[in-house]
Amino acid sequence: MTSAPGRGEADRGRHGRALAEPRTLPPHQRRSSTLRPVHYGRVPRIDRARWSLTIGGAVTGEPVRLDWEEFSSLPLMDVRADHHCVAKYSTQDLVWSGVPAREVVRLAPPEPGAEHVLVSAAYGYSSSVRLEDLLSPRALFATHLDGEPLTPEHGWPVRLVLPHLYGFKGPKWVAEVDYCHEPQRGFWESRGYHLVGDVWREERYAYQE
Ligand SMILES: Nc1nc2c(c(=O)[nH]1)N[C@H]1C(S)=C(S)[C@@H](COP(=O)(O)O)O[C@H]1N2
Ligand SMILES: [Mo]
Repeated sequence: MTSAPGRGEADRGRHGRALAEPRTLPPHQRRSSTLRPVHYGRVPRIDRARWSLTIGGAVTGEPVRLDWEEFSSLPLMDVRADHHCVAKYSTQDLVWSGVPAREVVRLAPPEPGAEHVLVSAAYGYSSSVRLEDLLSPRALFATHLDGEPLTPEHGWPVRLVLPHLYGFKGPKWVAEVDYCHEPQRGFWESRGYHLVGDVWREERYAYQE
């Protein structure tokens, strides 16, 4: 994003030049130095030997279920990204590692015309994302944060990370990806939050759709 919305006085040097740090935040976000765990309900206890990721719904062919061994044999990548919660705080410079979301889609592609995805997690949490957002080159199913395995409260064993969308789009303890022809509202989308959730366009609430 080049339009630098939200860049304020604090981000400029005395002569008005933009400083390298701190960097621009999306509109109306404030910095939070640490990533504090935020979620609805309790932290699930997951047995990784029983964990799996299912890709289903409007798939071409059969649904695919990846167990931990199959999932962790997929290609890996690192993404340096900022986290933006819709509750208006951002934490910068996190390094996520895991499987590119595009690899997961490639293993079980959607039917033509299925442009939406419902991503579901333990305990009934879900989020609605567009297929094009899941196909972002920076989207990943993360297993590590800053070089360490995810802690249970940050989503161990696997969470979805979509850096250009608000944090609620990325379920922790992710379990299932379902393609759909029409958008299905997930947990926050059915409680007044935006179907797309682009941080730079400040798509926070459903009434903006
Ligand atoms: N399963 C699940 N995933 C979730 C949530 C949740 O309540 N349950 N909250 C989301 C929200 S609103 C945010 S901002 C991030 C917070 O990530 P963190 O706990 O690692 O800071 O997780 C997202 N993923
Ligand atoms: Mo959030």
